[in-house]
Amino acid sequence: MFGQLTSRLSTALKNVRGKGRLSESDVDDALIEIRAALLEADVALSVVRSFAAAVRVRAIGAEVSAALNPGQQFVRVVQDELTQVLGAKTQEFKFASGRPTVIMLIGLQGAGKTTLAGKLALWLKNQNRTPLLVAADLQRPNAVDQIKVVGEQAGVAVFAPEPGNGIGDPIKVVSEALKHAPARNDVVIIDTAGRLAVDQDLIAQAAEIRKIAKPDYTYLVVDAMIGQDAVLTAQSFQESVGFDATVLTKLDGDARGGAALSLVSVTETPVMFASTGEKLTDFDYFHPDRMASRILDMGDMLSLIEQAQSTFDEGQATKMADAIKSGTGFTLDDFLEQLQAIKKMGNLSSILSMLPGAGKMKDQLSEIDESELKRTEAIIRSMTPQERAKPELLTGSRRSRIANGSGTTVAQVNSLIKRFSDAQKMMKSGHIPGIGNIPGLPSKNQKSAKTPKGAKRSGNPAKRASQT
Ligand SMILES: Nc1nc2c(ncn2[C@@H]2O[C@H](COP(=O)(O)OP(=O)(O)O)[C@@H](O)[C@H]2O)c(=O)[nH]1
Ligand SMILES: [Mg+2]
Repeated sequence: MFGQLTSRLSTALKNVRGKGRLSESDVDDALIEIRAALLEADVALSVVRSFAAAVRVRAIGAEVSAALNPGQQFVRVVQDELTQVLGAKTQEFKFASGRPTVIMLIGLQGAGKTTLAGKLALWLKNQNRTPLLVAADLQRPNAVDQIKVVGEQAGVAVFAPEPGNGIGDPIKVVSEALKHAPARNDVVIIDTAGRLAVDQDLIAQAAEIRKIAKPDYTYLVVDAMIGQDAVLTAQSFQESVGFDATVLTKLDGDARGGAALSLVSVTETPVMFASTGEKLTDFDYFHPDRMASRILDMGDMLSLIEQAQSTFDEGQATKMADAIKSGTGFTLDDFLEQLQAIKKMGNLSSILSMLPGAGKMKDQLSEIDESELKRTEAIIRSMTPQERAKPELLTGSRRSRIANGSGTTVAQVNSLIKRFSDAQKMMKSGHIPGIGNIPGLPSKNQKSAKTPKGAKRSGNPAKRASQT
């Protein structure tokens, strides 16, 4: 996410970070770099201008802190102002009282509305709400099927026209849904049709639905990957249909950042939620402060910790912490459990990208693929419980049996055991392994997980195919 912007901003800040004194011209030099980085990331010019002006005033004015040197203070000011640009505060979703809360999603085709409808529904269901998804996209024949699938995944009800009744009228569907909802549902989410570009029909339909549904919230769903165009799209939706907040989707992609950084100032509405992947759980409130530190490559430990907390149960976490502390207690079984928890947390590179400094490790991170995790899991599963508890039992012949059973090579088994015992040693000495030393991940000199050319592979072919 925001790879290019992050690396340019980090460079600009590196030059001032260590400075004990910061002259006006130091500030101006750094700002030239920062402006260039933002413009290149497609941030709207007006936003770049006011951002730079605000940073300059604060950096040159006397903001004295005993704890920070002037270079560090400058970085703090940049981080602060970036947080402001992104909307300053996380917005809290509020429910209507005594009647269903109505949410309407608008946006271009492919922006991620239908997926978002499912994500929101699941998020609300997890708060003990009973949302109803309403299929008001009757434009494309398979749109209704898509929202039914999404509703099923989220485990919530979907209100859609019966098939065979010809092309339904979205306005009718919405008004029927709203009549039907109060008896069973406390939130109604209306998924509307999009077009490839803003056109009159689309606008007229969305405006009409908004008029009759009187939603508590209308969210404009914006694909963060589309850069500067997002601002133009948002402006035309704002003039014609109107909305209360935006939702940014596809923040997991290599967005240039422009959309996120321009939307709030240009539309004067907050970003409410962030969508970070195709799975229904890849979704959260949009946190301006965390996003700012991520853009500046200062990491997003808060999101990471929250994600970990919701995945690991407390007992598991305590057990793990004890095992890590004692070192010896940490077995391949614990390790397998960890791997499964990591898998539950979601996409591995997106988890690791929340660590500080991840921007600099971008190339390495992109090499980490899920198949490496699967392979590691297969290897451990092919060991007996005794072997998992005591890797020193693993003689040559046992290793080749394991390679056979897991559809891997002896070299891959050896490498996993070596990395595991290195990690175990580090834990014993009181060090927690860093990104490069997690046993399941490729190490720096082990370029990729692919089997080297000519290496012998064991195991049956069917199993092999399913593991690579
Ligand atoms: N990587 C990624 N893909 C997404 C995200 N949100 C939606 N998508 C994908 O984008 C495509 C279009 O999404 P859809 O919900 O159908 O968009 P709609 O036309 O606005 O309803 C689908 O393939 C989704 O799986 C996201 O946050 N990250
Ligand atoms: Mg859709």
